[in-house]
Amino acid sequence: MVKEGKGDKIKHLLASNIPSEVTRMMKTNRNQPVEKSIVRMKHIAYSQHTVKSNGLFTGRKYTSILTVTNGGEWGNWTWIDMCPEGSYATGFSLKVEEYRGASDDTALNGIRLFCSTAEGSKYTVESNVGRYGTWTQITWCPRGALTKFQLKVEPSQGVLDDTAANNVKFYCNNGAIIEGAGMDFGEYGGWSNECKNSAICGIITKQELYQGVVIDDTSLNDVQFFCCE
Ligand SMILES: [Ca+2]
Ligand SMILES: [Ca+2]
Repeated sequence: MVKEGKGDKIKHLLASNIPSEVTRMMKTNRNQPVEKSIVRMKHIAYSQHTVKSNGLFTGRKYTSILTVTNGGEWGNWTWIDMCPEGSYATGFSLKVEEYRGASDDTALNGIRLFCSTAEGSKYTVESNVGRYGTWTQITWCPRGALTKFQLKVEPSQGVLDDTAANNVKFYCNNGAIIEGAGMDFGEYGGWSNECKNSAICGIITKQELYQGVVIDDTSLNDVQFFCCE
């Protein structure tokens, strides 16, 4: 019997795509004809069948950390959340506060990674998340997993209303670039470094804690991602 090499799990995952994972889940997890259940499975595959891994897998070994240089200046680094062993981030969702006009805006409040195993199990990881906004739709890599990112950040507005981080773009290792449904203040900075022979498997956010009613809040300011083989 051939023993699986270290890189085999990720190769399997990178060769897979979302529709085939959903199909595989149905065949193994449900005793229903594929045609009848496919629509329903598409809706529930990433909700009921997605497990939160918050804090449980922080001991997972990572090989490098992805950073950008244009993160916001406020707040502190919070905690690491990692995808379970054998899973990698294949999609993401953002927690975004809509434009509030004359009121205090915070724009991007949180980033949630969706981790997939080659067998089709799904987990979410998200580090610290701000109190404002709602989770947007999930954006998936058409194939493969996330390997680098760019952050859209509004520079300091001085005495005016600051928002810091607004949106995120990821590069998928099949060549696709996917962007979140964030806000539009500020500019994208340069790409982070890239996961080499690996993919994103964890996250830590830099958050400005709630400043109270009269003080300008920014919520999420910066983020780093971890790469695992
Ligand atoms: Ca300000
Ligand atoms: Ca603000």
